[in-house]
Amino acid sequence: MATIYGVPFSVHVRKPIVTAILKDIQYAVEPVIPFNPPPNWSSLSPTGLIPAMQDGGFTLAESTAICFYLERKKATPAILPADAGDCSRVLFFDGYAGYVFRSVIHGLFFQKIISPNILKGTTDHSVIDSILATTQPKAFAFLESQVRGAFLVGDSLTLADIAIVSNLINFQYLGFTIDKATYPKLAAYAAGIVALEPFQRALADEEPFAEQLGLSRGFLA
Ligand SMILES: N[C@@H](CCC(=O)N[C@@H](CS)C(=O)NCC(=O)O)C(=O)O
Repeated sequence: MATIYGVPFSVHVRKPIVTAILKDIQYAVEPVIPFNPPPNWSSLSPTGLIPAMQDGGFTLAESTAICFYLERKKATPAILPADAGDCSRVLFFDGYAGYVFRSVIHGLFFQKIISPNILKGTTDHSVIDSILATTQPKAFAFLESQVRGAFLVGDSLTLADIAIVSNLINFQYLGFTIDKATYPKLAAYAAGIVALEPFQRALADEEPFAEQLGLSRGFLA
């Protein structure tokens, strides 16, 4: 059984969780809050970030590396296509998801949830307003231009969808909506991915954490 360390509502922890569910790989989540980690944390996660994973005597950090490990552990259903172009596009979107996290989701989540609820600090509304006026529309407009159907690459769920939609879930957890008038394809695509069983199961397991933090789950209805 693989142990995934981190909180399941994290954009990056959700990636290996959804991958494990998709592939029917047994896993357990060991909650780790990066701001208050256990004593051995740096040996599991050299950056201090979540997620990390342990499988038998093997340990690994970085969400993409962990998803790749799970892919090699159980090949089907594949989250990385065999075709060179498709596989490269999936890795591109996984990288772009990192950009969306750093430039949009991290700041919003920190200001609305982490600072007031976990660090007992304040919310800087000017940071939120700036993100919503600049980087968020830029990133969402790009994603809108990339959506061609149910999946970003090919005709089945890949790491591209898992990584991008994990960001879009946390955007909506914060009470924001993917505006259907401005981003009609992205809104429909995200709703379609969230409705898939691996996401539904992962999100059901997140419910106690989401409730505790006062996250908005209305978009799941
Ligand atoms: N490149 C890393 C990014 C991981 C990451 O940024 N995790 C966030 C949570 S989603 C974190 O640990 N944040 C705590 C911090 O910024 O100190 C990965 O893909 O695993």
